[in-house]
Amino acid sequence: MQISPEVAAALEAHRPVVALESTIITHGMPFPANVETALAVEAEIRAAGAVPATIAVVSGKLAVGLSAAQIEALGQAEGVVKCSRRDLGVVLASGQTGATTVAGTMIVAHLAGIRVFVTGGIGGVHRGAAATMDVSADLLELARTPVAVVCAGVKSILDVALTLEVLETQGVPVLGYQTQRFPAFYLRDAGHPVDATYETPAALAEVLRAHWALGLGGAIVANPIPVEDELPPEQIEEAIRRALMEAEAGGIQGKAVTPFLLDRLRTITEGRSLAANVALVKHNARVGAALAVALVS
Ligand code: PSU
Ligand code: MN
Repeated sequence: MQISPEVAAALEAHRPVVALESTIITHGMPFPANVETALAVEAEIRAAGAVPATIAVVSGKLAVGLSAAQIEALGQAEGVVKCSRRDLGVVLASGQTGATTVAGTMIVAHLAGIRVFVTGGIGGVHRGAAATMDVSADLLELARTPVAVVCAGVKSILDVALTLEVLETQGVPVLGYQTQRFPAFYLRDAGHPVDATYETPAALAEVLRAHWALGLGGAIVANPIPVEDELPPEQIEEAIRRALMEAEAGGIQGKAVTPFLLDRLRTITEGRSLAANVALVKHNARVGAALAVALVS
């Protein structure tokens, strides 16, 4: 594992550090919005008094704390492997470069001693999963790895109700930050409650300390998209229906499903989904940094 000097010094001194994933850069957004967003998110985290640590696999090594130049290179690279739990060993041994998903990033963050991780949305249970069994490894990672994931819920390309059922089964607390409702990425309310609501980063930190003192796993901090950035639900639902039909017609399977849907959604909404995505990740960065600060104080 290669930890950047800045991140290593912060961890050593018990200063706040926030992990960031890299699949959102390689498979979640197009260039150059991916690189611009990754750098803007790092700036938000710094402005809030924490150190950002973007995580990836670079030429067969776990990298914690990519440089701006490394983020720019990753954002334009072709054929970067999407690394969830099962891919890490394969990619490390082959010397390839890989982008870590929520699951992959949680594993590496935990190994490095980082407890807070910020992203846009996590993977979940796909619509039609009763037949396809397509359930993201992110949910099982949340069950076992003690890292808090700050996100805006899950995109409704997924089955939100089933995602919440699996999180319950797997013992993952869903903590609402200043909300009583579970958000669905572009929407502030996906029609289901969160487990508990907290108004301050200090209150969230207290729950996480208790959860981790018991040796339990990860947790979700659900932070809804700001009101002014929400998208109209009918518009999004129509775009999702089209994207899902195209995925089925194209026989898209396995780890290709989520990147395919994200890409189609962006095109069908003519970039409106991307603008909302950028806004909510930056918002999550501010909350995640404040949580990381609260956890060290
Ligand atoms: N959802 C998003 N944007 C993303 C992802 C999910 O709105 O970029 C990425 C994350 O890296 C997440 C991964 O961990 O997709 C989930 O992929 P899968 O469904 O194959 O587990
Ligand atoms: Mn899947």
